[in-house]
Amino acid sequence: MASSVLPLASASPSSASRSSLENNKKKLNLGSNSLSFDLDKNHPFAKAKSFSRISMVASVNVSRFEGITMAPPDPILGVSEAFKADTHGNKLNLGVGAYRTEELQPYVLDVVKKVESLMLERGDNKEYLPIEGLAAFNKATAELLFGANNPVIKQQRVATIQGLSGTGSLRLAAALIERYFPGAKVLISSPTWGNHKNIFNDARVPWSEYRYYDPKTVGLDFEGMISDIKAAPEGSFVLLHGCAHNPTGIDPTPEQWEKIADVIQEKNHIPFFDVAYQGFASGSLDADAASVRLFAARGLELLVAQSYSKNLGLYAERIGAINVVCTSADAATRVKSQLKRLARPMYSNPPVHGARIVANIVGDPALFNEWKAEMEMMAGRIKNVRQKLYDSLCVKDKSGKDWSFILKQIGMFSFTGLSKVQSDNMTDKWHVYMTKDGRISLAGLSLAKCEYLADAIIDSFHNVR
Ligand code: PLA
Repeated sequence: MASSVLPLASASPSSASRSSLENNKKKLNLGSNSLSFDLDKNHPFAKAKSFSRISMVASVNVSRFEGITMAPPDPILGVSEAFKADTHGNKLNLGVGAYRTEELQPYVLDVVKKVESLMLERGDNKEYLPIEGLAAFNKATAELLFGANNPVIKQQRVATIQGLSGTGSLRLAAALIERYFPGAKVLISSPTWGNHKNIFNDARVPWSEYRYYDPKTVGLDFEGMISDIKAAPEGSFVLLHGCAHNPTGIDPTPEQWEKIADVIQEKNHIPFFDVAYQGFASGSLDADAASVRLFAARGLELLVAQSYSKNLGLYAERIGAINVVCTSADAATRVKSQLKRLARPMYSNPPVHGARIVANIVGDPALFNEWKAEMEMMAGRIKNVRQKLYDSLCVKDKSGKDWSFILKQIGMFSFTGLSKVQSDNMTDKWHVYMTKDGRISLAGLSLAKCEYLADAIIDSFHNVR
């Protein structure tokens, strides 16, 4: 029976289910044979064709999923799939931000291998973690972010829970906003990491953009940013990239961060940091956390999502955290309890392996130093290819174009300024895989490939309009 497959479309609802059906009717038009979704246009089902209950009953060969249309490939992770399918010898994957060695191979940090063998020797068990994650990890991650002696830590004003890497931590924070700040808007930079919009859409949190990138100067549109943050409704959440802004690679200066904090404070906004690259951008954990610490030092309440995908190369372990800094320890305890309540029905409790890796490395001074050295090495390799790419562009491009913006960008990405058609040319003609916004991941580039990439960029820039 169709009704057993689609309980919402039951022809004769029991009185117990009637009231919830009434509620559902607000969202679903159940009055006819066709079940049409009245969801906002950003919802993935919004583009699904309506489908008939009758035809499902009559024709056994028609899939119940007939109404589900093909989703487009992800603009970032989809690039890796296309790359894999290409057989060309010179192909380069500069799409996803994943660190590669000079030989363009994935890299597992030596310190990670070392700590994993210690963990194996110890025979740690695989029991469930508590909902909030591994206590030693939560302590270590908050201390890495704020500094162990930060008053927010000393006064126990931070609610920290382990998340499913940066993405899962952002998603949990979005769920908290949706539940406890209904209608509050999140301001995101234009442009931003593509998944930010998906995260807030899926959590049903309204968002709008603030100006950030100025294509004319290939730099920060600071005036635009400040005036858009000022113009937003009081009490909005302002999403900021802690360091190494993705995709532009352009960060505010320390003086500009102070001014951003001024407006946020004036407008009673809540800063919400995405810290996906701590230590990976500059090579220093402290330098890359300076923006977050500046806001915390002002006594502001703030949210910070963290990720260990890049700085520890733990991409697939899905290890990160969400931290909520509150004005009192009491508020932090309550916020933490609600974060746990949100996590429990979503994924119950987080995975243990990555949390143990982080906790064991940070908790052991020798291993911690090894990690810092490897992080510096990775950040250094990226800086070297950035320089070599710039040098190659200057030598090869005879047009006089100023490529120095590449050297001003920070982190693993370069925002080349190439348009969509030019980016298509990079892929179709040169087999250089990148996102269509003109972003390239320098972490996927080797010194040996810089000249080839420079040829591809120069051709695409000058010959494709
Ligand atoms: N926040 C920002 C700003 C990011 O760039 C990324 C990853 C994340 C959060 C989430 O990473 P995590 O869930 O693995 O911790 N951005 C990548 C990968 C590197 C991706 O899109 O998922 C990127 O290529 O942009």
